[in-house]
Amino acid sequence: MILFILILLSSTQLGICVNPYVIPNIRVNWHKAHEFCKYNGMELASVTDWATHKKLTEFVAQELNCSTWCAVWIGANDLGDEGSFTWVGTGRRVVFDNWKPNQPSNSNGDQEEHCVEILYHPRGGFNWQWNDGVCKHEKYFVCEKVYNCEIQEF
Ligand SMILES: [Ca+2]
Repeated sequence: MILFILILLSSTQLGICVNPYVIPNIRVNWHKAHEFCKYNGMELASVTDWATHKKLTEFVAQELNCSTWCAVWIGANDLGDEGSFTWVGTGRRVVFDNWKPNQPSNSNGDQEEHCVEILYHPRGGFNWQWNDGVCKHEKYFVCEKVYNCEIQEF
């Protein structure tokens, strides 16, 4: 326990984010996911480059023990302006992306899609690619601790 606290303190002081991600053990809609992260002092994860994408998806694969199918909400959405995706945690536009072919589609039957998930479904040919999904659908999600990490660098 003492060792754990010492490690936590030293990593805080050095400004290191060894693992900035948390996946709560609940499946909720995108709005609730955003709320949950905020309430706990975090943000729904932003994925702004390939290295971050790789780090995040490796963490998801490990945490959720993904073998056949996994889906997690991340912070990107086009709720404010259809077709223009931004990160809810920073307000910045989505520049780096990893969309599945033919995505974002903004359609799921008669329902619009404005919230971004990362999908792993090898049988369907989806290898951690992005999809815009129906925001009210319930999925696991990734919160990101932003202290000492990305936000402070700006
Ligand atoms: Ca879609």
